[in-house]
Amino acid sequence: EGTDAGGSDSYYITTAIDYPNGAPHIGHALEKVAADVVARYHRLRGHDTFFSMGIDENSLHVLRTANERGVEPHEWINTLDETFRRAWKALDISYDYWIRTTEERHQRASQEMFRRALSKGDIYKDNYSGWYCPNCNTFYATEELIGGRCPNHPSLSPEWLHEDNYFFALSKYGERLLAHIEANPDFIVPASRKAEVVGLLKQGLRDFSVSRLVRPGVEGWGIPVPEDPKHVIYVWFDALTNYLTAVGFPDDEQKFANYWPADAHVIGKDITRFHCLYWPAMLLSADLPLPKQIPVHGFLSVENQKISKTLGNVIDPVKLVEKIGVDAVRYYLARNLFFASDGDFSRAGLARFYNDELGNDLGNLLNRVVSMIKRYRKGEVPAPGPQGTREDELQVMAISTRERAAEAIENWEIGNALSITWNFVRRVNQYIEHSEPWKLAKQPDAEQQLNTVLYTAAEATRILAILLAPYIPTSSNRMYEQLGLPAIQAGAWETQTAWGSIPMTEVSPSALLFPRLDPEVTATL
Ligand code: ME8
Repeated sequence: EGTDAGGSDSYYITTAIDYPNGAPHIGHALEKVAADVVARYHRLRGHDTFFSMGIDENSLHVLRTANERGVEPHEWINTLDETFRRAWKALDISYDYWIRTTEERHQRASQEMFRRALSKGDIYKDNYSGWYCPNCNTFYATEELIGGRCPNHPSLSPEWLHEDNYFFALSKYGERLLAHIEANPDFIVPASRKAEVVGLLKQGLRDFSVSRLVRPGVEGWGIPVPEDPKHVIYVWFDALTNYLTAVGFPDDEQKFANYWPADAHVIGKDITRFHCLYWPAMLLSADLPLPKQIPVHGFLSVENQKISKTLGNVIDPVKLVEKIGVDAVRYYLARNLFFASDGDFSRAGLARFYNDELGNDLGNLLNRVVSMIKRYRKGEVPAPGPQGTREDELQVMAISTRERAAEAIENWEIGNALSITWNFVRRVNQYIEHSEPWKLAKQPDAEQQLNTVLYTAAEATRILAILLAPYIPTSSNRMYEQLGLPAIQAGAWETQTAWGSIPMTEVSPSALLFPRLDPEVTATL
């Protein structure tokens, strides 16, 4: 459990900072939802959680797009900054800190990292030449190109560039990195990604260039190299440093001591080289502790096709939220989130999960519970009568569900955590069916038995609201509200998931949680 980093119960989690090249798509949303589920879980555990996200603005690609559009570059990123923040708000992403890499304090943090590496003797000047793809901000060796084109942008021919620039002595750190990965088996998860990184390490590491000459047309973009402003710091060197800036490096020592090292840097599989090799080496060079873990997720496709602007299959998560609701989108992404494999977004899948699981299983459960209490007990949640084996079993399952879901979340098995929890949703529905409260209500001598069934179903539903809060926070609160309880608070996982820990008095039935999707809406997804 990664709770002993920094401050004794602090939990610091980050996502990749996206390139602001347009609105975020559903693949970006997947990563933010994954991190948000885990951040919310830690808040529910009562941990001092700090969740940071932001945008990676110093890339030349951003500048080029602004120029192509004939907009002033800073205006362009300001607009995109709003677009990103609006999107994450729509998805209920509960970040505590938003970083933009054009901010002054981030400039200071990046320059401090550069200076530290310089003073260690880890940065030196040399001649550099290579194929540079401005879209990737990466130099490629000739053998890395595919048919003379960028491996990631097959429509672009990279430029051959020569320059004197600064290099970082990555090769010096190979052995220490390998030793660290071997001594800390959970440093990179899942195991398949760790194996990939170990493979790279065993091939031997090459030093990488950490500056770019300021070329005509790109003046004023990027963070100047300290004492040598003809160069700017390589965008990945600066972008990675965002994880330090967010927790106060280098000025706010107290905040930094509380949250660093990070507990988790959540990233996608295309950027492991930077996070698992470059970043830890930069930290070692700066004499800073390494992050505890780098959980790497797969890629999301749409209807089994790679997400791509040219294919025109980019799904805007904000539009989806407008059509189907934020929790439905969050649920669908989380339910199908397995870090070790790629995922696929399908409209039919979304509609099916919505109707079958959110609507039929969960929405109906809450609705049944509160309306039966309304009908049979005038809305007063009864004290339970004597418990039988059925109730005992349900109570045991509530606890084991909580424990197994927690373990799965902590292992980044988010889809599994949700399906473990869902088994309990189904089980509570079965409990109601087997107990037949509608029959008990007609038997004058079954008063106590009916009280037991109504109470047990309500209590199980209440506990479920907390267990589901990381994924569908709004709906969890609506469940609590209909059960007559105030909003779910930080720490509730610890203090309110024990059976009978919170007294319920009067239910407050209101709208169905997930009313069946209108076929017209389904058709427009
Ligand atoms: O790489 N499915 O930014 P980015 C899942 N600025 N995840 C996806 C995805 C998909 N289809 N497409 C992208 C960058 N991602 C850098 C990061 S961090 C110091 C700098 C993920 O906008 C991708 O794997 O290209 C990455 O984690 C994130 O979105 C941002 O990608």
